[in-house]
Amino acid sequence: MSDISRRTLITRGLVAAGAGLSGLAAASRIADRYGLIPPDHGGVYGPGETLTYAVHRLLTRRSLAREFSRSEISTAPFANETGPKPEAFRRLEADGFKGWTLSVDGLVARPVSLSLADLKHLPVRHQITQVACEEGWSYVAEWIGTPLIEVLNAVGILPQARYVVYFSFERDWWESIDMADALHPQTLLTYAMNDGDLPVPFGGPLRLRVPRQLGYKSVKYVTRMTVTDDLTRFGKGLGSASPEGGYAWYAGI
Ligand SMILES: Nc1nc2c(c(=O)[nH]1)N[C@H]1C(S)=C(S)[C@@H](COP(=O)(O)O)O[C@H]1N2
Ligand SMILES: [Mo]
Repeated sequence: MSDISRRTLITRGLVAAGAGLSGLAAASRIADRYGLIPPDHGGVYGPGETLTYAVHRLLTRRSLAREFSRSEISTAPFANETGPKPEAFRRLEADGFKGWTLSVDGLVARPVSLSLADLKHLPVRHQITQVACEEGWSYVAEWIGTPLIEVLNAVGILPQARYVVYFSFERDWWESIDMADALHPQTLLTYAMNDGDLPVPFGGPLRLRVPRQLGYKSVKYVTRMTVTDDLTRFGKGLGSASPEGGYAWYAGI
């Protein structure tokens, strides 16, 4: 059977099983069989999260987030407020972020610590995509940076890798994505936006843009990434900070 028809069959089974509330448990069992259970699968909303994630992954693994034309770039993009920056951040900023590093470790052959200059030596991609907050507002901007896949290829991810967990300089912010998103061509480590360096309110000097998911997955001030096969070892074991605060781990749009 072709990959497409296999996916279509599994998806039909999932959707049919998930159609009734009692069927959600059956859908979860099917998703489990294909390794499509999200880390926040417990609790009241768990079966629904599982159905959304599994169906998205089966149907849209390689689909692209919409890209916009230059004329659609928002003239007044809205930066969501982030907390006051600690002294250590201010010192790095005063020095033009020359000392900023991104460390990449975990299930990789060659762990590294990269400066912004190192990242800028890797291939560059530009994309005009939308940031959509779960609270309802959005804006379109051009994002410029290194595709995450370039960094992952450079460090050599091990075969058992399943997720990339990424941490902000802001301690409370950390997220994770599966390999479908981590290796996706639109997932970028961005250091520039529109016509200049990425401004601090928008996540400068370094922000991971994940345009196939809601804004909260696009963590600002990224300083560390770790590749893992087990999300239960991080935080409360739900995959990221968002489900700890009541939002879905998978926020596909
Ligand atoms: N480090 C960090 N990253 C963050 C946030 C934050 O407060 N701190 N807010 C998130 C949320 S909820 C959204 S919707 C987007 C907002 O992006 P913007 O400020 O570019 O509009 O950033 C996300 N990334
Ligand atoms: Mo948000």
